[in-house]
Amino acid sequence: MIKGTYFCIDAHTCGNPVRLVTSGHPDLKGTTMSEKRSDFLANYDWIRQGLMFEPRGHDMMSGAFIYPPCSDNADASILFIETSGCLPMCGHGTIGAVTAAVENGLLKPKQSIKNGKNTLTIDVPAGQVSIEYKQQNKKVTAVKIFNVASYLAHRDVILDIPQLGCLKIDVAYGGNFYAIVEPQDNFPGIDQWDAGTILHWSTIVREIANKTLTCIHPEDPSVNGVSHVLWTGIPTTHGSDAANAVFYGDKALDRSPCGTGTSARMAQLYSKGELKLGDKFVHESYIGSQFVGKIEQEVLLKSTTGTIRAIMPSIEGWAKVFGKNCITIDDDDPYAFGFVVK
Ligand code: PYC
Repeated sequence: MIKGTYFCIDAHTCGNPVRLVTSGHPDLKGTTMSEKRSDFLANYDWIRQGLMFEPRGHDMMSGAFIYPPCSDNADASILFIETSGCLPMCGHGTIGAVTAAVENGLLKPKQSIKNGKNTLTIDVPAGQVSIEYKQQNKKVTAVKIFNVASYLAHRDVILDIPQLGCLKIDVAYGGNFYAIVEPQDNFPGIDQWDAGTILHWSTIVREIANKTLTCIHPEDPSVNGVSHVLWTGIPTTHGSDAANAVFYGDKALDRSPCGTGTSARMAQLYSKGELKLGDKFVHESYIGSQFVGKIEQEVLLKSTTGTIRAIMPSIEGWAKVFGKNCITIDDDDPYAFGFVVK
C-alpha cells in the first residue's frame, strides 16, 4: 500500500544536497517550529527515513518541508530533515530550500522588496531567521541568511581519544552544537587527513564530547548535545579566510561550507578575540566551495546562570536546482523506510 507520495525538487547548495519536499506534508501539532519538529519526530519520522536513507537518499542527504508561518511577522516556516533526524537549523538546507522554492513560485515574500532587496522571514525550530536573496530573471543567484544567535559554549576542553591521544576542542552553537577541532599535536589539519579518516575520528570525538560536556540551549532545552564536529585546516581556494570539514549524521561530511558550522566558528573566533564586529569571514568547504560569513551584531542571551555573549551572524551562499522527482513510499517495498549500511 502506498503510504505517501512526495513531489520533490532536488538541488545542491555549494555541493551538498537539498531535497525540497513540495507535497505530502503531514499536519503537525504545535504553535512553534520547535513543537512541530517534536511532533514530526514522534509521529512521522518514517517519512524522513523513507526520503533520506538509501535507496531513495544517501549518507549526505538532507531536505526540507516548507510550512505556513508560525509567527505573525514571518512568510513561511521550514522543517529540516536529514539522515540523523530533524536539525534545529540548517544553513545549506535554508539556502537550497529558498532557492528551489522561489524559482518554482512556492515562496513569495510578503513585502517583496525592502531597501531594494528581496527579503523573507522564516520560522525554523531554532528560532527565526531573515533572508535576503538576489534574483536574475527566474534564477536565484545568492541567498544570505541572518542566522540565530550563536555563541561559544565551552572553551579549551581536553578530550582523551583512545588510539589518537588528547585533543583540545571548543564547543560553539550556531543553530546546532559543534565540537571545533583546530590543528594541534594529534590532528595535523584537514588538508592532511582524507575523508575516511575525518569520518572515523568524528564519531569518536562526538561521543566523547557528549560524555564529557553538557550543552543545552538556554532558550530551548530540546536543542541539546554536540551533533556536529567541525575540523579546521589550511584553505585552498583563493579568497578563503579559513577551511573546514563538518561531520554530521552517522557518515556524512558536508560538501558545503556549512551554514550553522560557519556561524559557530565565527562565534568561537569572536569570543577568542580573533574576529570582531563587522568582520567578513569567507569559509571554505572540504571540496573548496565558499560561504561568505559576517558578524552582524553582538547580543546577550539570558541563561539560568546569567547572560551569554553571543553574535548574530550572517552567511551567504548559492544553490543550484537540478531535478524534479516524485517519490512514493510503498510498504510493499521491503526498503520502504530505507536502510543504513554500517
Ligand atoms: O549548513 O548548517 C548547515 C549544515 C548542517 C549540516 C549540514 N549542513
